[in-house]
Amino acid sequence: GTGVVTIGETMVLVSSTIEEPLQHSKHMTLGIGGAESNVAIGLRRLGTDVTWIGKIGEDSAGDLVERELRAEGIQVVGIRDPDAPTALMLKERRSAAETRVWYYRAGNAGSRLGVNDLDPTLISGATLLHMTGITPALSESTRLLTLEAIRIARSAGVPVSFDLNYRKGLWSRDAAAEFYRQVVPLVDIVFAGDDEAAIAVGPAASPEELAQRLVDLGAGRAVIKLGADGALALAEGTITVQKAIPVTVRDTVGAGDAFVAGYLAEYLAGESVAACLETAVQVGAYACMAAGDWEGLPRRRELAALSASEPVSR
Ligand code: KDG
Repeated sequence: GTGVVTIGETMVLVSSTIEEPLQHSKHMTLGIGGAESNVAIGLRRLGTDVTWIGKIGEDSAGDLVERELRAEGIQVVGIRDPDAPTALMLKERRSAAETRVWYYRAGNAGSRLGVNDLDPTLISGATLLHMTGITPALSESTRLLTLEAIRIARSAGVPVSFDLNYRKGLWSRDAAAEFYRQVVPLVDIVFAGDDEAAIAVGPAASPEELAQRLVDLGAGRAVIKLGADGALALAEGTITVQKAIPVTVRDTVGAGDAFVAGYLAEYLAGESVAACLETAVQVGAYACMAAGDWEGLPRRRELAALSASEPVSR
């Protein structure tokens, strides 16, 4: 089977190896980044089978994306685009608290993915379809593709999860809000930061209220990510609250994706909401402790270590 299927754009990520202004960076490292493939890597490291679908260029950057994802044990459906290059992303880390990202992606291969590239049997045979609000923000063809993928999953009885993942560099809050309101009623699980949830359902006095409004809009369950304040979920009429694990933060980029991977791994194993949230914050904490978007994601055997009070294992 295809396991969890996730669809999105994965870019080559160029980032400075140490915390310094980008303009003085003499040593840059080449890696990859993409919200959906970050989730895929997180799931795979926790033991879940995953397929990633995306478009990449017929270039060395595309080879890098494909090789890296395959090395993580992900089934890669990397459709090669002969007419557009793989996108790039530049990352500047001034300090652990201050990371900036620039995209060089408009019109590139990933955003040219469309409905015609999609093999419906990959989705109808999945255990779950996971998509994010980044993909529909890339282009008209990826917006239509997102809706079509969700439609195929629903008609095949495949559960759908969706992370709002607002990126202000890609579309306006109004455009995002319109799409979110269209898609939230179609999904079994919606993930959102509190700020992102407010784009979809308006500002609220509390995260509980945001979760309630997402469920009122039609989501099966809502999970609100609160960063250092943890997370909460509303499922079957019950709110479950989870504290974050305090860690020394090096880079928070990718922590949200890590959280989603942790949550979904337990959800697919039939675990309780509390167990889903507990693993989610553990995996999120691991992502914060490493500089890359996904490199710090834990294996299952590592999870217990982080919740333990003893900070050094001997
Ligand atoms: O969530 C982390 C992602 O934002 C990063 O890996 C790159 O997919 C990406 C994006 O579009 O920002």
